[in-house]
Formats: sequence, C-alpha cells, structure tokens
Amino acid sequence: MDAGEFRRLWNEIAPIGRAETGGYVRFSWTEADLALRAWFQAQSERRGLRCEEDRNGNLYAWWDAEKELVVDPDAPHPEGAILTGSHFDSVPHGGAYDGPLGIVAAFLAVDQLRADGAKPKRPIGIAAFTEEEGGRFGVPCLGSRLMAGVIEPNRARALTDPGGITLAEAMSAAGAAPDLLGPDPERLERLAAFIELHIEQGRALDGGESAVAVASAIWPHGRWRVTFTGEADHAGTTRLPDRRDPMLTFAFAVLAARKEARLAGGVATVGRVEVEPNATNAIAATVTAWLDARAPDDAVLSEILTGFESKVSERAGRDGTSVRIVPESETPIVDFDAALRDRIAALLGGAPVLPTAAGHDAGVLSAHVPTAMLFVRNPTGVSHAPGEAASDDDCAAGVDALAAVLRDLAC
Ligand code: HGY
Ligand code: MN
Ligand code: MN
Repeated sequence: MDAGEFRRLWNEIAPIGRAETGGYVRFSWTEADLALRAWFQAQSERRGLRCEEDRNGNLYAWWDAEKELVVDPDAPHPEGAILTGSHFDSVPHGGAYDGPLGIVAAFLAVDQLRADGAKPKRPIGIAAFTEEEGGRFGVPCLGSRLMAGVIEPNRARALTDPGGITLAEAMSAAGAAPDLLGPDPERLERLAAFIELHIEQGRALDGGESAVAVASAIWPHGRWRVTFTGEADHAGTTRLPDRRDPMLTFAFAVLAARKEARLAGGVATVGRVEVEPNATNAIAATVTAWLDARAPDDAVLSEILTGFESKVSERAGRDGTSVRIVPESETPIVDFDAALRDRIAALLGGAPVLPTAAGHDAGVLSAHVPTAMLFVRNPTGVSHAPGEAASDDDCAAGVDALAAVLRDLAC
C-alpha cells in the first residue's frame, strides 16, 4: 500500500469531529457519528459492497454480492465469513486513530485484494461497531456487547449521557430503532473469524523493526461508579469538626486507588468526577467519580478492588461520609485464539506478539468467534488524547498486513 493512498482516504474523515484541542469528539449518534456513518456507506457503495446496519446500530460492508460468493442469498456461507473493522467513536478529545484506523485500513485492504485480482471463497465484511469507548453512554463496547447478549437491552436503552439523554432517545433522534436492540446470535454464527486492526496504545513497537504486531491478550479490566455522600453546608461558617465533606473521602480514594494498583501490580485511574452542587463556597453534598482499574490477571484486579473498597470505607467512617461502589462494566481476561494468533504472526514474518491493557470489540467477540488483533506502531505511545500518532508509512504497512491476513483466511 502506498502511504499517499492511505493519507488520501484518511484525510476524508480527519476533519470530522475534530475539536479545538486537536482531539476528537466523536460520540455515538451525534452529528459527527452520523457523518462518519454516511462516509462508511459511501465507501461501501463506491466499492459495490453490500452495506447493512444490524439491530444494534453496528454497520457492515459486505464483499459477498459477487456471484461466485453467493452460495444462497438467504443462507449463511457454509464456511463462514471473515469480518474485520473497528469503531468510529472516541473518548472526549481522544486521538484520531483509536478505532477509525481499523475501518479505513479495512476498506484499503479490500481495495488491495481486488487490485491483486483476489477472489474470496467466503464473504469478507468490514464492521463499524457503535459506542466502543462508552464515551457517551458509559458502557464500553456497547454495540458488540448487545450483539453478544452480554448486556440487557432495557438497561442499554435506559443508559443516559451526561446531558440526561437516553440511548433510546439518541437513537430515535438519529432515525434508528432502539426497540430492536438485543442479542444477534445468527449474525455471530455466520462469522468464521474477526480480525481487528488497531493503533498500538503503548510504545512496545517504537524503535523496533516491525510496524505491526499481533495481540496475545487483553488484560481484565472494569469501570466502577463511586458515589461519596456527605452533608452540604456553608464553606465559611461550618466548623471543621462539624463537617461531613465527601470531597475529603474522594481525595483519599483517588490516592488509595493508585496505591492499591501500584502494590498489586496493576493500574487504576480516576479521570472523571462530578460534584453536587459544585459551588465554590459550599461543602459538597455528593461527589461521583469513576474508577477504571486493569491488571495482568483477574486475581490482581480483584486484589486492587478489595483493597480499594476496604481502605475507602474505613476513611468514610472517619469523615462521617458514606460511599457506594457500583460496577458499570467488567471484562474478564481475553486470550485471543492461539491458532489464529500464531498463524497470523507467522504470515507476517514473525511479527511481535503483545498483550494490551486496552479493551476492544475484539475482546467481546472473542467469546463467540475466533478473534485476532493487529497493532500498528504508535511512536508516541499516547492514546485517548490528541497526542496519539502513527506514520502514514506504518499505517500503510498495517493495510498490507491486514490484506495479507484477509487473503490467507478468505481467498
Ligand atoms: O478503554 C479502553 O480500554 C478502550 O480504548 N475502549
Ligand atoms: Mn479506546
Ligand atoms: Mn479502540
């Protein structure tokens, strides 16, 4: 793949959802998302691919309409389809590549296969999964979790964004049908494999020979909503001994999360907080914070949470406040399909094999379909922030790798 060809297609979506910060604000079912969905459909049509949207709002572009591929239009292909793709949505002011790189690379990989005269023996699909980051409605990989039946549709419909709009309202406003949300086992059964290309969210490849790596595993991880409740009062006239200030317990909790993670060998982050009434001259009534914790294995993750809960409860007792910890999403360790992993690493000339602490739709699907991930070198290692970067040459190398994998699996 020529780096210039990558850049030309990449530039078609680069301006969509870009903020003053240089980061991206691409939340599901917003104007930016609808523009990206329209772009996806246009790319499908431009290539004569069959574009469809599933009951959960995930998009697909299928290379299966050509006569030699269609065994029976109403029946699944006997050998199953090969699906690739990723997601468009971002965290607030996230990087350009996390998600969209896997979709743009997929369209270019299909172009490359066609230019080479490849004739797939089974359908090849490109997916754009909705709400992978959970940046708007709070639950990550929402589109793939709904498809896999791991989140209850009514809970999903009622999820709200920071402005109080429910997923159902946002979908209806965008012309989608929230009543259809739900498991899609038939669609999963039609898949023989899912391959997600993604920017590396770290610097393991930086300075090395290879621009592309293969994923081995996804760390177990989760997010918990922590509500600290105290007693609202005057910032000036309330004596210190009389205060029940939830901000104190919150501040302790942020430090406790970091300490428990460091001691146990994992990571923990509090990057989002809401305060009520959020007034300069009033002691807060409540503080709501979100804990993101991840670890190399389930036991370490559990150790972090157990330590966090006990330390914070003890501190709340001293502060005269109360604390409620509610899990919003928990993802067990994902070990990608070993045979597929090794087949791809060999195909790519012995590409490095790396674990990741980032969650992906591939992680959700791996419980139902043989799944693999390709990582493209990120020289800054930064992700979920404007500094996320990848060179056009490395992105083009990612396209070449994805095309080789699709050729190997489908042609
Ligand atoms: O948060 C994650 O790990 C992923 O980027 N959605
Ligand atoms: Mn991400
Ligand atoms: Mn991602």
